[in-house]
Amino acid sequence: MKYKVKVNGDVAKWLRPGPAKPLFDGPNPSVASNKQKIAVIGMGYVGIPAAVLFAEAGYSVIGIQRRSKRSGWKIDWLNEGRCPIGGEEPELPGLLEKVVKKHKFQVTENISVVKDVDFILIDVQTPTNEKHIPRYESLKEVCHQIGKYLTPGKIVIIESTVAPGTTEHLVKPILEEESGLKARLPEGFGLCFSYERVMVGRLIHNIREYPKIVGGLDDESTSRAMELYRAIVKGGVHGTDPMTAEVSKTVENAYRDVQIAFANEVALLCEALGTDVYDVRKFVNGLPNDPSSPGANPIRNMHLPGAGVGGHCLPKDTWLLMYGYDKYASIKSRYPGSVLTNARNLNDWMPMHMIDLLESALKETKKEIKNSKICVLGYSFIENSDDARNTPAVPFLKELDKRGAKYKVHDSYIKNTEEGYRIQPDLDKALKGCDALVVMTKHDAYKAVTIEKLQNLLRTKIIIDGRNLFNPTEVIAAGFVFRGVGKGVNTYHD
Ligand code: SAJ
Repeated sequence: MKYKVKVNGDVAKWLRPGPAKPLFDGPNPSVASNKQKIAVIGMGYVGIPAAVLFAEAGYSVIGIQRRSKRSGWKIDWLNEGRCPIGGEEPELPGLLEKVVKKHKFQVTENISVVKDVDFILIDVQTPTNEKHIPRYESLKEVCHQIGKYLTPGKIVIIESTVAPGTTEHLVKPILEEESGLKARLPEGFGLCFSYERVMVGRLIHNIREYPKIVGGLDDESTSRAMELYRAIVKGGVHGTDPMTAEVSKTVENAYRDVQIAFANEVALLCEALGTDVYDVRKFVNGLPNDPSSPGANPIRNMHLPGAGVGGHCLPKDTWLLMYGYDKYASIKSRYPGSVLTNARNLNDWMPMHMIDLLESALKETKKEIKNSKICVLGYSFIENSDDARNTPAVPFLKELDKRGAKYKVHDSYIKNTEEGYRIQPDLDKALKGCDALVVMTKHDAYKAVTIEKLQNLLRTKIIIDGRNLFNPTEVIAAGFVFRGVGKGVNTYHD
């Protein structure tokens, strides 16, 4: 498949899928004509920053959000210019307020507004179920709804992460059936997959600075969508086909997940061998770049082991990749195993390792998990955020329940949990009278927790460190029983 791409109006060249280079460098607001309108469906961690940046670039942007019990409140907040995303999100609250005041961005639950826009961005959740099968209810529902309003020339862009093959084999048929049009410009509508690369705590930064990959079903869809993103993306915009873009996204996260699993397995080995994974990591990552390519990526970049891997992305993107492979691959490899799914299973297991560390520490004080009172520091899946999607804290707490422990959970950013776990907002009250402190998330606020405070408040001096928050030598010298992911305790006992 080849792409014909216009550069400043002239037909420049034919492009083949594969390593494409940025056709345009740097955002170019001048392409944003005030006439063009954009609808962004799904006011979440992806949809809100994208909508705000396009509004700031001069587009008229309409956000669409279901008035659901869980998220309906965001509609009113956003229309008042208030940011519903908690935690530290540089720039976003200020930019949002500005574009709402300038009437460049508003939010509605009425999806029929898409009939008046040029681009429709789909940013709904695409989770997987307990059998790792994609749950595309929201995606399908939105496609059936917007399909009715599609007219020739409109472009639909899926930004939510989907299994390879989904754009062509699931979304396209629904939109064509509902609209009666073909997914092909100019006579029909355009359809692209262009994945998000956001990360909580740096939503605006990642959209602006990270290269944007656009996979269109036809060349005009690709080039018009690339032109759209040029208005807000500094990191370069690359054109390709939907399958390559879908595989790239899921592989990008599977790569990170495998790196983390590697670090977690090394951590388990270090514990068993009585050494410290962070010293090992320092030496391994300390390998200098090869003098012949000082600028190249570091030869080694061992990731951080920890209490588990959460979030909306890493816990499911490997399964989306494997689902696409199972469903749409025309050939299958004969190799029976999978590094990717083994890595996924190990990362999913780490909260159980935290349970094992807790059990062994309690045993050292002649206690057991049953009827012990545990203080859990951190509920969100990542530090300094209120995002608790697929947090490793949940399987950990479920196991504590199963084993008859009592617990108090503290988190600096979360007041209520969807899973019904109570958050004790007062750290001292959370610590008071507990038999062990378990660190699940490394919020900055916890760096100020002193040994003295723990000695005064904990009933039993036990620390289980899942995020390398404490210095084992110091806490053990202060009489604490200590266990940590990747910390071979033998090294700390004189
Ligand atoms: N984690 C570790 N060790 C590490 C890094 C992370 O245990 O070395 C854990 C974190 O504690 C967290 C989980 O993994 O529980 C995920 O952390 P993350 O830093 O990957 O955060 P996400 O999931 O919000 O962001 C990832 C990013 N993907 C990559 O870096 C390849 C981000 O760029 C993506 O945009 C995002 O997924 C997404 O939306 O797909």
